[in-house]
Amino acid sequence: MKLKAIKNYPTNHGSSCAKGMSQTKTIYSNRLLIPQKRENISNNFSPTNYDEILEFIASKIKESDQKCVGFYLSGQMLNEDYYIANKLAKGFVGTPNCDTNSRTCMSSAVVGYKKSFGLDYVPVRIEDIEHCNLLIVIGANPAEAHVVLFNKIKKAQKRGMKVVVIDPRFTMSATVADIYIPLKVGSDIDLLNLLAIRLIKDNKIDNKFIANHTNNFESYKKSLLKLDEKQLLESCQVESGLFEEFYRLFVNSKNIITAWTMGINQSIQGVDKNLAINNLHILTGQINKKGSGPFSLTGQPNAMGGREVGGLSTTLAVHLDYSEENCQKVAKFWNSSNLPTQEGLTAFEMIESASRGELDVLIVCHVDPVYHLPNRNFVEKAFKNIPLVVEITAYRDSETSKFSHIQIPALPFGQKEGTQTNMDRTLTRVEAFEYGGDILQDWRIFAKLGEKLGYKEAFNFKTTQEVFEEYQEMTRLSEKQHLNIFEADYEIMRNRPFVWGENLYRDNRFFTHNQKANLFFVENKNLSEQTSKEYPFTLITGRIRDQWHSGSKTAQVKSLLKHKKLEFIEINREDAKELGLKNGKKVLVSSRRGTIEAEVVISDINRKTVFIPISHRGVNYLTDDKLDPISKEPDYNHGAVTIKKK
Ligand SMILES: Nc1nc2c(c(=O)[nH]1)N[C@H]1C(S)=C(S)[C@@H](COP(=O)(O)OP(=O)(O)OC[C@H]3O[C@@H](n4cnc5c(=O)[nH]c(N)nc54)[C@H](O)[C@@H]3O)O[C@H]1N2
Ligand SMILES: Nc1nc2c(c(=O)[nH]1)N[C@H]1C(S)=C(S)[C@@H](COP(=O)(O)OP(=O)(O)OC[C@H]3O[C@@H](n4cnc5c(=O)[nH]c(N)nc54)[C@H](O)[C@@H]3O)O[C@H]1N2
Ligand SMILES: [Mo]
Repeated sequence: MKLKAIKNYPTNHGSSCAKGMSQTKTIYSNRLLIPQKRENISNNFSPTNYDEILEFIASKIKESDQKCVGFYLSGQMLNEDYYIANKLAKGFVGTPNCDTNSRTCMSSAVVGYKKSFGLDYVPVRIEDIEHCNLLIVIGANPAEAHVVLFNKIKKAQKRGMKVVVIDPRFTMSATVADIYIPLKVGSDIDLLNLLAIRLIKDNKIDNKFIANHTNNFESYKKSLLKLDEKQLLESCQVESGLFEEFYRLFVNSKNIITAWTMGINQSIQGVDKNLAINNLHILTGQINKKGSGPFSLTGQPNAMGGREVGGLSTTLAVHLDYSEENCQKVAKFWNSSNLPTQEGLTAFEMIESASRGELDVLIVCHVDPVYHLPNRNFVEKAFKNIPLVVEITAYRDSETSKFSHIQIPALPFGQKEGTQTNMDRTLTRVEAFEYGGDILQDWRIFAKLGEKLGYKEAFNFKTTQEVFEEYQEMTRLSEKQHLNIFEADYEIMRNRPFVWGENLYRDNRFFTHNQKANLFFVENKNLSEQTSKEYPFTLITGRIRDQWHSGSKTAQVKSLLKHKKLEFIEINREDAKELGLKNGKKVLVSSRRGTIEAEVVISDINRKTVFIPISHRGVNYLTDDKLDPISKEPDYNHGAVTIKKK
């Protein structure tokens, strides 16, 4: 089959990355085509069917205390799949322990936005790049992770937009930067605080905006100005001349966007790092005007939709947090009396509870937690403790499959339909362009399970559109009806996407208690695992352009394997020389938690810093399971490792 681009489609103008282009040219030999089960994970799977297996799972759920049932969802599920899974888990099974891999991805940004502005709302649109004068890319590598957006960035540079890239690694994105700042891993708060101090001292802040639209300025300023500028600069290991160049560019730019992703969010101080970015935009009034604002770039295709539906365990549904009033509203809407009343366990906490033997059933959908959670040896042990692990997946060979008792096939992208929300609040239709046979779409699997549990009426949907329309109705429950997805039209979205929440912060009125933005003083507390004589390198992990995470699809495509190897370790040339390492050499990389093998790639990454891509399925044997105390997002990027020749 041949895919034809819709050139005038508003979000991507018909362009795609290589991963997308390869979609229809490949036959994936690892598709899961029939439900299968086994009693013990040391046995082989034997075939079963949807009815029998869902009946069995329902019986196990009924036998369990509801809190001992966990749902592990994904920012790659479509809105309709997500909505039904969340409705089943929180609304009818009655467990609050329903979280998603977005916990490992966007949760620090969610908390940051809520604390600063009162709402999980991205106040920037992609098209703002066209009106921006300075784009600060911090802890993100859009050249590999947001390829279509990166092309827009390059286009905007041609019209004069400047780009500053702040990253301990000289990335593909850094190659186009006007200023590249190779700060020390984990020291972003120091750099951002230094910038804030200078802006305040030189009175380059927006005093009117601060007076009218912000809280806490005086106390924030008092704490901030106690910090020592020289120490901050030393801490982030940035030369003062380079900082001054950045500072001059910042104060001379009319419209500024800061874009960030995992180099900021995935941290034991992920929330604080987000607040440090938001602070700068509040101080300078660089928000709510064309071409400016703090722009958290979303990772997965529908991580935003998952946040809206309410898939995170810290949310109940449709942007509603747990409160007595909200629980009542939702119980009434779903006509259910089973709702939990308090936030549930987050992703890694669920696994911790499993390690204590407190989880009976875990349903994993469109996600591979054994691969993607930190400290994998611990995670594997915990999985072995769960009596029933159910995997709903389109491909057979995930890392989690080594620990699952049941695998249920779902229709993959291309064979299913629904809607998803991109990074700037734009909902688009996803179409089926291939026939998927008897395999069910994710939402149908959850709905059938709902039926088997005795909730036929609540899950009696005939079409994906019906599911979307119930979800739409529910968005009317959102605070001030700000989540205006109820205004979208499923049919119209076939040709024209729908954007929710346009100009929500009209006249700089935010969603906090007094409609003012909150400044928070934050400080780099150096809480990550520190390097030592035994483990002298700091490990960064991240993406490569042509692979998607564990590569269940992309690692099957020959043409996508040409760009970069799947299992490499990037190391600075001086460090490589000291260790006697050459390009292509196999090494053993160890942390306090585990060891993996990788192939050396010599680069200009900062000294004593190494990078392993997450296309290496074993990467999380190394990573640390420290979590941000509020967002519970893992500190993936700052563990200490050592390297030995093989
Ligand atoms: N090709 C491809 N694209 C993808 C994905 C994929 O698997 N493949 N996944 C999608 C998903 S789910 C996500 S979340 C996004 C992620 O998108 P990105 O976050 O842009 O991708 P990463 O490669 O994780 O890049 C994080 C960057 O942060 C840097 N970094 C690490 N530690 C620090 C630090 O302490 N400070 C600073 N300033 N920088 C640091 C790293 O060197 C790296 O360049 O990508 C999405 N796009
Ligand atoms: N060290 C380290 N670890 C990380 C990260 C990092 O930067 N560093 N990043 C974190 C982040 S941001 C993310 S988002 C996660 C990503 O981690 P995961 O989401 O776990 O990775 P994927 O490989 O995308 O797994 C998706 C699974 O869904 C299955 N699947 C595909 N299509 C369908 C479908 O239509 N339906 C169903 N039911 N299943 C389907 C695939 O077979 C695959 O097993 O990793 C996290 N872990
Ligand atoms: Mo992600």
